[in-house]
Amino acid sequence: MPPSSLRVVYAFAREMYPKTTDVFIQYGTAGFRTKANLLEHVVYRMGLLAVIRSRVKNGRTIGIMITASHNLEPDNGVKLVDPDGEMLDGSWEEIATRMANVSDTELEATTADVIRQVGADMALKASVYVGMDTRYTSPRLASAAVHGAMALKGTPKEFGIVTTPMLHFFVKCRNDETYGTPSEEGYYQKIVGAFKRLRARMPVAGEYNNTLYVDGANGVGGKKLNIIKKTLDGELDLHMFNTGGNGGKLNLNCGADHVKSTQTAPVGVEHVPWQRVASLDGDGDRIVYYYIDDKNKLNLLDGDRIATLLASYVNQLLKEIGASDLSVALVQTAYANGASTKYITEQLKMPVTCVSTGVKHLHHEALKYDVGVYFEANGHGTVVYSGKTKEAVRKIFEEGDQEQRKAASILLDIIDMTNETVGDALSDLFLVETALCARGINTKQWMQLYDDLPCQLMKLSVKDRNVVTTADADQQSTSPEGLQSRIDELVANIPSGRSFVRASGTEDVVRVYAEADTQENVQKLAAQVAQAVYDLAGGVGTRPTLPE
Ligand code: 16G
Ligand code: MG
Repeated sequence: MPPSSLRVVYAFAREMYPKTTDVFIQYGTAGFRTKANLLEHVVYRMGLLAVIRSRVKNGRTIGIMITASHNLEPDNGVKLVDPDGEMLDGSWEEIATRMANVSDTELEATTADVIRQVGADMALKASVYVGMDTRYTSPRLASAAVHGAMALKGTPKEFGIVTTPMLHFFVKCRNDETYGTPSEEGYYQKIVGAFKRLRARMPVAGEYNNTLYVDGANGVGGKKLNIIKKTLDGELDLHMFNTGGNGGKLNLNCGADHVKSTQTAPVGVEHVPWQRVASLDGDGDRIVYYYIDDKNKLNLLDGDRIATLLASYVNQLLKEIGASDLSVALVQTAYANGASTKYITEQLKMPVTCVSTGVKHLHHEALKYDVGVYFEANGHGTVVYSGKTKEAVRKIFEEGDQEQRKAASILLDIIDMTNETVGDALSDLFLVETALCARGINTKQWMQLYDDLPCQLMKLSVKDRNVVTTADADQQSTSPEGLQSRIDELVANIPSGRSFVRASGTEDVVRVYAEADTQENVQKLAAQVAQAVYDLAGGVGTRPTLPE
């Protein structure tokens, strides 16, 4: 493409998406996220970048998702999806940040420069898939993405309101037709179809019952589950709450993030003691379970619990098919409760690794194994199966003895039910329901598999959060000087103590995590570590105080 045709890049910017703010914006772990009214020019520019990326990838499809996940309604965001349905390659985050922050008059030259830098052949075709969540600001932003794609002569395709994991799925299917059909219908056919097939031959047994309450966070996940509910035929008795009607506000006092971080029940759900509830986040890529017991206490089954349940079930099936050379590994972050890690190593006897926070780190690590189960404690995660594993299971399904074939057919449906591209609340929900049903256990029995250590998360403001750096998957502080040795001293005084500190990638704060043998000790440890951060990293506002 001759440079003159980049004129239109500037024309669109000036006429429709002028940059009206000088606030610097950075592509973080979840893309760009801020107040929706500051985003139009950013999303337009991501449309440009998606076309460049598609051409660098030989015309394979790139995704753009408009969402701010679990943030409240006034926020919005944008992230790019790579051809295999994965998060945008880390090395492009800097390019995205550069494109987003240059002035309108520099945009044409910067675009040309980026095209040169990445070696994009602008004569190639380019394909961009665009999806959005339910926010009222999303349609305008989706249009900005489409115009960005058109400005560089790419071919955009809009999917309207879809969950984030659906868009990842569509992108993957478009680039690899063996994975499925790139449409909402194709998604339901593959994922829900596998669940229904499996349920038809798996009797509801033991303590498991098929009634499930769902908190939809008033977002897109609940809406889509309502569509799915209509096609279920008694396989699962879904009771939907917070699906966006009745004036319920997106993510406001409801949804997976609310339940996980406040450990309190969402508004809008009619609770029945012991009833299993699944809580989704605003864009449908996170899920946690919980129940309220007869003492009105909320019992949380978070990402760690989901990971251990799924890993042990898949491992059991691999044993049943006799694939002893295939193994299941778990991937966690430092936020995983220490009790879950201990349960995985000592009881399940499975390998477990710890990686830095952020989905892309977990995903890439999980891909190294025959079966990789990754989850963040906050409920984002999935299972990935290697090509070798899929082939082996298929072969046993065709050639094994009767028992082996039976287990292999279950495993094939489980693989189909999994959205392997990214954590997916809907796919995870069906996987959890399958594992619980197969085991014949209720939520209380699931909870009894191990006891969580008391833990606490705190956040505090410092002058510049970038002075806090970490190594070893967030577990060691490398700066400010003296912080790690102070944490070591504090932890040594507390039984089962563990604590680490990291700068948030999504908020201007430093996060402190602590766990210990008792509630009292964990509060003390978290406050002491927070004080150390305040003193050594330039705390702002009041110094954290120790509990009475
Ligand atoms: C983002 C990440 C999530 C991580 C969270 C941590 C993706 C898609 N999302 O939401 O995995 O848990 O950031 O937030 O990577 P923090 O940096 O503010 O603690
Ligand atoms: Mg989300």
